[in-house]
Amino acid sequence: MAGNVELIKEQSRGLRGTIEQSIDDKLTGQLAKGDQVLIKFHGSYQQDDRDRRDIRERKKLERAYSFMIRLRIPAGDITAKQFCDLMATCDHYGTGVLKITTRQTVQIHGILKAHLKPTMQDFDKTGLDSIAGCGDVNRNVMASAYPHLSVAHSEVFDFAAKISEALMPTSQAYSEIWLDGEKLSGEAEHDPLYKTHYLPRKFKIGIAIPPHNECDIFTQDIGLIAVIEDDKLLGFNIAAGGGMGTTHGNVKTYPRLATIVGFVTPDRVIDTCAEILMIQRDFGNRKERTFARLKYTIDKMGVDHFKAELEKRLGVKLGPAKPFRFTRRGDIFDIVRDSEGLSYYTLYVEHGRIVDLPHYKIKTALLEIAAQSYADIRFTGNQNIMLTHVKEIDKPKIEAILEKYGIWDSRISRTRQDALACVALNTCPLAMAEAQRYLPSLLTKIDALQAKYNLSQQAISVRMTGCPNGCARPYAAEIAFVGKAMGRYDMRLGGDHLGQRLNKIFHEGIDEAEILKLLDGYFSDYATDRRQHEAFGDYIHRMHMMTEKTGKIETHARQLEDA
Ligand code: SRM
Ligand code: SF4
Repeated sequence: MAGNVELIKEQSRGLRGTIEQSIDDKLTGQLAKGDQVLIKFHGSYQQDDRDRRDIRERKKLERAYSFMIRLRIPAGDITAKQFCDLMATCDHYGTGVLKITTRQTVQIHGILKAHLKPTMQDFDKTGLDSIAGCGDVNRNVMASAYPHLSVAHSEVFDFAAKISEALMPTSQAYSEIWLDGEKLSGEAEHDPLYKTHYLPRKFKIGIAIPPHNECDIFTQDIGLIAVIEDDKLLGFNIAAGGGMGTTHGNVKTYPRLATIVGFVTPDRVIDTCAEILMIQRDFGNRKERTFARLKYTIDKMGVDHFKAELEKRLGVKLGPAKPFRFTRRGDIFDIVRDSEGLSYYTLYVEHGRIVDLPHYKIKTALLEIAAQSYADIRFTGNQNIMLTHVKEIDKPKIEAILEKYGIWDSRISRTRQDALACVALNTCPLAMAEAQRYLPSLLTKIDALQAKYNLSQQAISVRMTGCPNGCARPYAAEIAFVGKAMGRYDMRLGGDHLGQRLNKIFHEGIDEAEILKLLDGYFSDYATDRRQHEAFGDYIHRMHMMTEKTGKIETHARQLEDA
């Protein structure tokens, strides 16, 4: 497969392929095979409704094909007007459910092939695009959601957009195909960063501003940790080689937390990102896509060799990493004020799905707020939404709307507020089990268990994915459920609350009844044996020592199976 994809990219004439012909083909709802690969670089995936596969097969019908489009929104920031426009496009061409992703952007599902072009044109009209939303390029750049607390914070925030721009492919294919832009000669433009073969695999960058780690900095290919002293941005610690994806049963695949390799000043940070990207372009595995991410490249090269190569290309030595401390990863659901006196409200969105629930009408509330321009919008890396730049005069109006639609609902537990679930079924072709459609009901049962042991005030990070690819960054959670088959999950425990230690598999392929029985035991022990302020993941890690090399669990405190 890697060979195929490499060839498709190489021969694509700057990502053009035959996408236009595929779109014009009225006989099928899908694209030609090669174009299915190339359209990802334009931010879109061909999918089909997996809930309807059987029935359509019985009726000898083609699968119910449609497309998902993922936007490029560095740091998740858009205006009120853009939000209203996006929602209108989503209602018109998509399923009506705008989905906030774990990378601080949004995607629209269910777009028919014939509607791809008008949808992209809608994005363009409102000043947005989906270039490099997916594909073997740099993806949406994430940044801490609380940047405007000081001047230095907004400076950091701006780097997300600058890095995203600097690392975009130069090809004008997007404009030609979707926006009726001027057709060039048909040959690919010169692209010094990506050349003709792009990267061996996807590439991800996030920026954290300690003490917040909402974008899970150590799970990124490049994690930039801002160093701010006396309100002045000194630069960034550079962490490289994070990644989550694994394959069940393939022990050569693994999640990895990024390694801190040094420090750079702000004027060098974009070059540093570009050079790391080009090292990955030149050294990454192009034979096996499974092992093509930067984490494998770095482990193969060795961290010292990787760092030496980076310094050679930059022409300077990296500085020694500066001290930093994270104290929080989940979103803060309070009202935060910035240095100019503007307020920010973070609102819970169940697994990022902006849709009205019976007692929680988030879509209606957001539309009402945005239509009156009471606030701009920021998506967070925890699939939630922030109302930004709120003036004092508009606060009572916003709060009345939040009250009216049940948004300030104190019944949402702290664990639920922090939980992440990936899309999984019905659209993800790789899903082996449910995630976002199932986790809400499982969380209700986990909430009840926490209440049973008087642990309701404890936020425990719970993440669920429908397969081991790790789209909700499950390996960095305190409790993770990784889908193995319908209704069955690997349960992983012992990650820390701040995203600085990976968890380990404790139980393989278990169902809900087993999950709840086991958690009952763990919570009971935790409630009695924990140290003061000890988080659940830290407790599990301390009590059930794990050997790093084999990944096997050595239980010193007691036999886990007895739990
Ligand atoms: Fe992901 C593939 C959804 C964040 C690791 N991911 C997919 C696809 C496109 C399935 C496919 O290849 O056809 C999923 C589409 C489902 C759908 O119907 O929408 C999908 N990934 C998502 C999103 C929407 C999950 C969500 O509920 O928010 C996230 C979109 C982020 C974005 O805006 O760009 C999403 N994916 C992630 C993350 C988390 C992150 O980036 O912080 C990861 C783990 C970090 C990492 O990359 O290591 C992640 N997705 C993967 C992988 C495994 C990559 C690997 O290195 O092995 C795949 C499979 C692949 O690439 O072959 C994948
Ligand atoms: Fe699909 Fe797996 Fe990603 Fe979930 S983790 S969205 S099931 S690829």
